[in-house]
Amino acid sequence: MPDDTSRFIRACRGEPHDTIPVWFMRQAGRYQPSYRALRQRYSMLQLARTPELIRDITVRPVEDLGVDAAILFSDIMIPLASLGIDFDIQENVGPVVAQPVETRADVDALKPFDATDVDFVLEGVERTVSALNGVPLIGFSGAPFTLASYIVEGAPSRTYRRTKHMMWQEPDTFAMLMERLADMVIAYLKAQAAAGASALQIFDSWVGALSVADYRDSVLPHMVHIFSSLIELNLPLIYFGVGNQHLLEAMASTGASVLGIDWRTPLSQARTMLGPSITLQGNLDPERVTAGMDTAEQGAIDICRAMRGDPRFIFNLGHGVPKETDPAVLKHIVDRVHAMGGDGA
Ligand code: 1CP
Repeated sequence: MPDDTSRFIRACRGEPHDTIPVWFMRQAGRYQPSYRALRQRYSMLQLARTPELIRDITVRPVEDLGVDAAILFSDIMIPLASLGIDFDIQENVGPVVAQPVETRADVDALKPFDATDVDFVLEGVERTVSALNGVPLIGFSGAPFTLASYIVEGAPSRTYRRTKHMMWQEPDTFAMLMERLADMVIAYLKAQAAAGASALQIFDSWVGALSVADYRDSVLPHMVHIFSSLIELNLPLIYFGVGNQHLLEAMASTGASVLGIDWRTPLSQARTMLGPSITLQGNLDPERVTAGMDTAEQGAIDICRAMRGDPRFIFNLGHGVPKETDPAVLKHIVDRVHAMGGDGA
């Protein structure tokens, strides 16, 4: 059974805990020799579709680094196959979609999400939870806008041009796509919770590309729908974006219990802006951990000092672990952050 008294869950809820909890986005991945060895034999998608491998990859950073939570090894693209979206994850590129969604007819042709299509993920969650001995498992999904940015563009984009054009010029089509994706996110996250996940994170990595007005008009209603549908699970719900300082107040109004903050926004400023009742997660610049032990440590210390005594703080990077990272630096950061806590400080 997941351990409700873990410091990670307690910090999500703002309950007293012994020291600062820490985990890292992309803590399972290519900076690890063990992951690179598996990738010699299997593609990313083969790994993400095999429950035993999901378990082994997910548990490994908990054992190696001593982090306070595991995050399911998977990808935000995985559940989209159930809608009939054919994609691949290409080395050094990322997700590529065979037939991008362009028209209202394309949206209407999407199949309803069926959780039995992702049995391998749910079995991966079950196997991982039994192997974790009470360390909480974070399940996750992409958010509708970030998912839409891949399936409308067809590949990683820096401008999100097609997605924005659809949002402005075909608002009904865009809203219908967002609705279909929101329904998928809700069902997918509920299934992960039923399989044993202790917390759920929604990655809206690219939403910072939108203006506040566009976010409020075209994204926020779907996020409010998602969070209000998940509240009955009574699990911590984490909402994360990058380059989204201008959206933080709107994102905090969705019903998320934890907000992931990137490295550009000082956590003290986010706290002042958002008030005391939301947990903040972040926000070491990911390039600090590629810059060596001292530079990484100094950044971590500064963050922990700024958040000293705040019961609603979880240490993380501001985005994922870069693949050039030395695992020993991450291990040192975990130990250093744990040593700085005490009395929830
Ligand atoms: O070759 C490989 O092994 C693939 C590299 C890789 C890995 C390790 C990809 C391709 N995805 C993943 C795992 C992954 N993806 C996790 C694992 C759990 C963990 O954090 O340890 C998670 C949570 C994700 C989620 C994900 N995929 C996001 C949201 C988080 C984020 O980084 O912002 C996004 C945007 C993706 C898309 C994606 N998948 C892979 C890549 C390289 C990308 C980004 C491409 C781009 O720049 O748009």
